[in-house]
Amino acid sequence: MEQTWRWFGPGRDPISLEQVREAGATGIVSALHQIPGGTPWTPEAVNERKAMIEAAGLRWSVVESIPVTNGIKSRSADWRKDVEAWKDSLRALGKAGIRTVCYNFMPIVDWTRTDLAWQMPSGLALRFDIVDFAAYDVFALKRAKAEGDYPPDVIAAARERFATISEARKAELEKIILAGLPGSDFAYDRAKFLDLLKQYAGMGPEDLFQSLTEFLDEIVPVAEEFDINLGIHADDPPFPLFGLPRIVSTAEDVAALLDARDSRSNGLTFCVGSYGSRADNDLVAMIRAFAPRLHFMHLRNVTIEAPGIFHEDEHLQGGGDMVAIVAAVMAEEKRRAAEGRADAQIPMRPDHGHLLSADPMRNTNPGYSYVGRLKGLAELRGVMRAVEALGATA
Ligand code: DNO
Repeated sequence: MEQTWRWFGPGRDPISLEQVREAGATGIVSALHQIPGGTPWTPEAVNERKAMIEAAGLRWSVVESIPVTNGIKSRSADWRKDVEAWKDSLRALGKAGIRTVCYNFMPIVDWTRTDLAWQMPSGLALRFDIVDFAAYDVFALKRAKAEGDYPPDVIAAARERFATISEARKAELEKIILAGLPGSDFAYDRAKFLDLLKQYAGMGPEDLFQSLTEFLDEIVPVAEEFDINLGIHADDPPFPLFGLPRIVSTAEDVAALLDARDSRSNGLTFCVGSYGSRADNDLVAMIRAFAPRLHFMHLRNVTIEAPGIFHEDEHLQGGGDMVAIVAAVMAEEKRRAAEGRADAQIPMRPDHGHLLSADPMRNTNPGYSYVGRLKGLAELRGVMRAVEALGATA
């Protein structure tokens, strides 16, 4: 696997490209986060970022992500304009020689957590707790009919939680959930969020899937023209939030979306941590089943504490068998190499990392520490070397 590192760009990332190089990554995962969704990326802006990365001796390997607007997902009046902008951005990337593009199709919110500094022996971790989330949704946001979206025991626990937490914690929860985590293309206040919810009123999973297939009809031909591998990111967490459908959560979901447009370009960003946040996802089996469409790997591990409650663990700890996962991806690389394919090497990044007390950079984006990710990358690199040396790519 090609060892890459997510870099949010100048002014948005306290970690320098030199430090990324020193961590041992050779590829960069980046996006033009300064350009809002629905606005095309110009070739000039793309080439400027590319030159910046190459000047540091690195390669812009993956774009994560071109934002998919709510207008596209909910098929609002902006659909055509936003889709054309997305395709223009893709063309600009294709012309610049970038061959892997990640995106997601989660309505309104992107990846979501309820704790950003959960103390573990190995440092501060990110965590998601459905009880905290329901407490916010039902009792703070007071979303209409929200109670019906949770099991009764979660509602009971959430009521109790909401009655006991401080006002400061309530405000913090709102900020963590609605203001967006790094890489998300949004920062909502309550009014804006409730307004957006109306845009999705009545939309179920079938409707969102229909939106996705219509979107794929538009973007896959452009990706094919430029030999770009598209990788849809898993839902994180992989279950509905705010009563909104999520359709990239399970092996069945993935099979359906890959079948919907049978093209190598219609592929996956396989986020081990996201799929691993559901106990019913067999990660190694999924990797083997979808191998030809794996275009980008997010390697991180989670420990499920209870259904709907998980924390991000160390890269080689947690519920996912990371050695078996790495070996399965490397087996696919070997298969592609034997076919002489140009995309035989699959990019991976150490996804997230704990914030260690020894990290001199305390102001990094949540989940995107320097030392924690460097440690994850080093551990994963060790696994890759060992798998290779032992010929264990089975
Ligand atoms: C979180 C990331 C996500 C991801 C998007 C992809 O750390 O994995 O923000 O970039 O969901 O579009």
